[in-house]
Amino acid sequence: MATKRVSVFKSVLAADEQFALRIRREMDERGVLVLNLIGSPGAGKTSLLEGSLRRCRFRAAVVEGDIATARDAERIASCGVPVVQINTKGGCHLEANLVSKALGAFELDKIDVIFIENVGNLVCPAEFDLGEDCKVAVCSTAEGADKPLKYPHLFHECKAVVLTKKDLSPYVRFDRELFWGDVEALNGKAVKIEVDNLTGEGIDTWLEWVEECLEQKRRP
Ligand SMILES: Nc1nc2c(ncn2[C@@H]2O[C@H](COP(=O)(O)OP(=O)(O)OP(=O)(O)O)[C@@H](O)[C@H]2O)c(=O)[nH]1
Ligand SMILES: [Mg+2]
Ligand SMILES: [Zn+2]
Repeated sequence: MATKRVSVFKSVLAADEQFALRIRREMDERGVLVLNLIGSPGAGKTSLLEGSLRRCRFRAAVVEGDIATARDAERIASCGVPVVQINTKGGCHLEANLVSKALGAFELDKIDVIFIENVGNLVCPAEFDLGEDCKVAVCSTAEGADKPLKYPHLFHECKAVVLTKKDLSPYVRFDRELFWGDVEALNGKAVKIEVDNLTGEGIDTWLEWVEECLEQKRRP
């Protein structure tokens, strides 16, 4: 009985890996950059996107992942950008089969960058390949500086770490040196960016990094 359960689990994962491979192949052919934003509930993922979409020079689209509601998609739609909301109905992470369906709603010829906002969760979204070019860790000062070492997997996997709520740093006694030191120890290659989503400080630096990734992807 136990053996049977394991084999079913494996086949479901294998099927999802196929979806991820297909997404990656198609987006590579089209030269569309796909970024998978991962962070705790309330870390500031949607706020980061709102600030980015209002300023960016590339053509963007967004896939929103949430357990319930279309609230984040409504926020993104008000920025005038194509958006699809996925409701996982209890699922604590996005999977490639869900993302694949969502991508079908976009006119991909008119898109340069697709942002996927994963379900608010610092743990398992890091385990799942969505066919993205890279994962981005989004953390806020209000969560505390100890998160990289306590939740190391995402920090190992990501290409960039965006620290939000820079403005709150003094009020929550955020230890900046500790945070970035631990990120460096876990992943010396990760790009480190600090933003204040309320004033927009740091958003240009983040957008420059996204543009660099897009250029790199399209370079012959
Ligand atoms: N002070 C301050 N507040 C921020 C900043 N970024 C986001 N917030 C606030 O933090 C709260 C949560 O922000 P969201 O962008 O909805 O967070 P999220 O990561 O998308 O949350 P989920 O989708 O639920 O996982 C909101 O009240 C934002 O206004 C920031 O840089 N500074
Ligand atoms: Mg959100
Ligand atoms: Zn999960």
